[in-house]
Amino acid sequence: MDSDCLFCRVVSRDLPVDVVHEGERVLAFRDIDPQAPTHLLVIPRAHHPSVADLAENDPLTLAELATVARAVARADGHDEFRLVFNTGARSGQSVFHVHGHVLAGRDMTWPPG
Ligand code: DGP
Repeated sequence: MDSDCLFCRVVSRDLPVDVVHEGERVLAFRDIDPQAPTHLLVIPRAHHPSVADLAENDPLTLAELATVARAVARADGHDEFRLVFNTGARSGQSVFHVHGHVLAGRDMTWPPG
């Protein structure tokens, strides 16, 4: 737990969010600024800055994030989705507690902007 971290505050329920999945290790909630009809964030409860840090320190929880990503997309009615881990400020990461963006419900373009 890092008291300066926005998503640690989500985990501790200090910051209210619209939770769609709550597990022992993983939480999912709706993004405050949705970029698609479905835009969810999946996070570990424990603080890891990036997806690579999570992979290195707790690969089972990273696997669970991917499983939860599919489950919450399906719960919103989508079998197809994009799962994005922005890593580093230059890639668009603004919250340094790893989170997967689950985007679904519209056609996606490639390359991303
Ligand atoms: P990123 O830029 O990849 O670090 O994504 C951070 C996401 O977090 C961004 O899409 C907006 C979302 N976000 C930021 N603050 C809040 C908040 O207070 N509540 C919720 N639900 N989402 C937030």
